[in-house]
Parts: sequence; structure tokens; C-alpha cells
Amino acid sequence: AITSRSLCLAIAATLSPLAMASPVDSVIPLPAEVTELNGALALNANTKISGPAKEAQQLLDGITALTGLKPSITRDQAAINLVLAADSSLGPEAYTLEVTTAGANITASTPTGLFYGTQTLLQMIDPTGNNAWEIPAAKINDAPRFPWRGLMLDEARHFQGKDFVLALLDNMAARKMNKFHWHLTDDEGWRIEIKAYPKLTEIGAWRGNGTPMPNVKWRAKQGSDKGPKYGGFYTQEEIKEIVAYATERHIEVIPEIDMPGHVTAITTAYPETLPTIDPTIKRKSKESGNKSRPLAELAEIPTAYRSNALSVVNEKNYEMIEQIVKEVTSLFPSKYYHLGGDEVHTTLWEHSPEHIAYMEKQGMTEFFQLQNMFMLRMEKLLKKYGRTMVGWNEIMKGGQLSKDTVVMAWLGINPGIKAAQAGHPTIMAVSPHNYFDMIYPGQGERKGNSWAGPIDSKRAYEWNPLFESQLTPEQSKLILGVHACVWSEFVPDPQDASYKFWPRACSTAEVAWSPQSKRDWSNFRDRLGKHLKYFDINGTYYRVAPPRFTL
Ligand code: TNX
Repeated sequence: AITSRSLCLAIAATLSPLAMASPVDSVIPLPAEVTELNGALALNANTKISGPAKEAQQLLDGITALTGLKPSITRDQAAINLVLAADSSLGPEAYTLEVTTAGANITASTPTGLFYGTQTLLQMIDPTGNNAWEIPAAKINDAPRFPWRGLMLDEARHFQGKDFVLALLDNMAARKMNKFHWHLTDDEGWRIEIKAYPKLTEIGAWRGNGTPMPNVKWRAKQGSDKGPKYGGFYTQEEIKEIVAYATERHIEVIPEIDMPGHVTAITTAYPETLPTIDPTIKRKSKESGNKSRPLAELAEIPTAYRSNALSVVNEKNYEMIEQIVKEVTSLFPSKYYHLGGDEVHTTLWEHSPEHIAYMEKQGMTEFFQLQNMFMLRMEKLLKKYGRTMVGWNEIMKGGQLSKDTVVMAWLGINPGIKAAQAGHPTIMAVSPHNYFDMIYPGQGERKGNSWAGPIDSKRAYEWNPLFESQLTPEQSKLILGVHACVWSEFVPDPQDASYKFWPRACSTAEVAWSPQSKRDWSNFRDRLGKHLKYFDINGTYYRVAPPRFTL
């Protein structure tokens, strides 16, 4: 029977001799330099791999997953050789890969470079090879454009769990992404066990019927606070396991513990962390403007949702925060600690006698100065634990931050440019290209946010994170890289989370890795079409752009 699928395959088969076959035509991200050679290296049951034990085993497992073949590992020269060489011309993540009919050699100066070489090699194998597995001959020199190639997962709004995170890490690593930013706390949930403050998870990790976590209309819209109790969290043991899994794949895990706003989970578990409020007073400020809401609008004090902030003048809160930092840093070896700092609503501070008194004493006139004071204190605290602070672009308000502090720019491009101009290492997480909680364009799409506009793979692909015309060469160097985020207000389960990431995050991986001059949407689109087979093989749920096959 002729189905539309078989018809399409037949057409594709007729067209393929015309189409430019490239040795990397299903590889993402596109390697920096590729030279096509003649022929191919055949893989079979006797294929051997030599090289450092861990990387050789990872390659072996990858080949088995794609082909079913079980190569063996040898100490001798083999068909596939992984070579660690002290070669100063190869940067810390670079590799060269040479495939001929006689064999394949991957050379790098670090295990990370070797690992990336193996990921490219794996994506050169056509898994639909019908038991005739081969790797096309080519010479590749590859290194990343940016050192920071990240994804963020928000597990606070919806909890996806360990299996999803491990699968996400696998998919990141295959695309040479190296920073996993884990948004573990927010108003709707606290997802990491803190032994000194057990109520953070006993109370803060659960919402829905019967829990003290506030029931607020805004969240009711998402359908998660009605019905059964909902939530979850990671024990410290699970966190360690996930971090180890990421480390094996050359991914750094950066925890985010969002403060001093987005803290309903903390303030519900420990109401004493809220400012003391006197509703009859309100200190006015030029700045409070649209960030501030009238106190009367708050659902209920002290568990006012999305308008709350920690007290930043209560020393007990700083003791609690230090304990949290101590436990969190003991679990995450990353040099970075993300402190959030986004969307701090100052309403409660405006009605808080102790905050007003503190401002008067310090000669502060605007409420954002309280936030700035908090951030400066957090920088110091994190330094004490050997960590560099990362925060959302709002942390720049008030200035004076240490030049080490990393700014994650989300509200468009300008905050990113400003951050680099101010001398901060900067990560471009700009929402119109990188916020994959946004809906995909088109009719009947899955639910999502839409305030930054619909995003498809093309929109995620077609932008340049370096705004060279507005930055000096020195400032350009401060743009560490690119970051795509999935906020999860509208991401109820792992299948939906996977759909939101893939394939859009393939665009992010290539934006972050491949030279700008080599990037081309139509070339990428064709490669992506072929690359999707790797998701089919590892069972990753992804979005297929319309028109879809519905047979
Ligand atoms: C803004 S981006 C937020 C998040 C939301 C997101 C939804 C940022 C630092 N804050 O709390 O989830 O928009 O797109």
C-alpha cells in the first residue's frame, strides 16, 4: 500500500543524489571546520576502540545504542582511537576527528574535548543503516564559539523528577551543551532538601488540597492547586546522584535558589521570614511604580503570593540563608551559585516599619536600594563559600556589584549589552529567542506562556548573541554564551517539558557552539530533519512542525 510516508521516503530517495550529502548532515551543532574525504569507515562486530577507559566506554555504549553492535575496547591501535595529547593549539573543549576508510582518530587535549569528538562521531553514524553501519570519511577541526552553552529547567512550578532530568542531561551532552541551570525554588515550590530547615520541603514542596501553600487565583488557572496534593522534591542523595551523572557528561550543574522575591514557598514554611507589616502605613517611592501592588490586592498576609519578599533587615533570615548556602554548596561543586534576584515586588517592604526605619537610617530613598544591599551581602556570603554569584538582570540595579558576578540577561537584549558594558560576565538568555516556555507558533499548539511571542526552531536559531556593534572587543569577551530556559507554569509533566525543549534547544546548542559565519537556517533545518532520528532512538518526545503526519 502506498502511504504518504512511503511516498515521501520514495521521493526523498530520488532526490538524495542531487542533495549535497555531507559527512555531518545529521550532526548538531555544526562543527567549526569540516573537510569531506572519500569513502567511509565500516563498523562491524569486530570493531575495536582504544583510548582512556571512560571516554572509550561512553563511545562504545553510544555505538551500541545506535547500531546494536558491541565493539570491544583494546589497549592497542584500533579502528577507532581516542588520543589525549598535550597540544596547546587545542583549547579545553576542542578536538580533531579524522575518519578514513582505515580508521578514525579523535585527538583532544582534555577528556572533555575527547568526549565531544565522540559525540560528533556518533552523529555521523546513520542508525538507519540496515546492518551496514558506516562513518563517512572526513577531517574535522572543532571548538566551541562560546564557553557557556546552557539550559535552564524550572522544577518549582511543576516537578518533573529524576528520570526527566537525567534524560535532559543526556540530550544536552549529545549536543555539547555544558551548563545545566536548575531552578529549584520559587513561589510554587521548594524542591531541594535542606536538613536544617525541614519545613522547606515538608510544607514548601507541596500544594493542592489541604496544604498550607496558598491557593491563589493566578495559579488556579494552571490547574494545579485544585484536586489532589501536588509536588515533590529531591533528597540530598538524589541531588548528588544527578550532579555525578552530569559531571560524567561534562555538564556543570548550577543550582538556583531564588531570593529575595519568588519566595512564597519559604515564607509559607517559615512565616517569620516575612517583613513585619503595618497596613496603615506606606512609604512612597518613585521607583515602586509598576513593581508594587496595593496592599489591599494581596490575597492574604502573611502568605501573599507573588507580591512577597523576604525581610532583608532581619538577621535571623541571614542565618537561615547562610545555612541554605552551606548545604547547597556542599552538594553542587559548581563554581557558580544562582541567587535569582528577579522580579522583586517591594510592596511588603513599603508597608514594613522596620524596612522603612532601616532605609531612613541608611539614607536610602528607593526600595530597590534594599534589594541592592541584599545582593551585595549575598555576593560576600557566596564568596565565603568559594562561589561566584549569578543573578537575573535585575541584580544590576543599584550597581556596585563585584565584577565577577555573572548577569543572566532575560528581558531582551539591552540588559545583556548593559551588563557587558558594566564589566560583568554575561549570559544571553534573551526571552524572544530562548524562553521555551513560550508557545510554538501555530493552531492547536500546546499551552505555554506567550508574553515574549511564539518561538519556533527558526526564531531560536536566527540571532547572534554578540552585538559587536555595541560592544568593544573587551566587552564582547564578557559574553560567556547562551542559555535557553523552560519556565514551567504551563509544563505539567515530563512529556510536555520534553516537547518544550526539543527540538528548539538544538537551535540553542548550535547558536552557542558553531561559528556565526557558518550558521545558516536552511542548512540547519535540513540537518535537524535528519538529526531527529536520534530522538526517536532514545525515546525523546519532541515537537514536529506542521504539516504533521497524522496517519
Ligand atoms: C519571568 S525570567 C520570570 C519567571 C517566569 C517567566 C515566565 C525570570 C527571571 N522570571 O518567574 O516563570 O517569566 O516566562
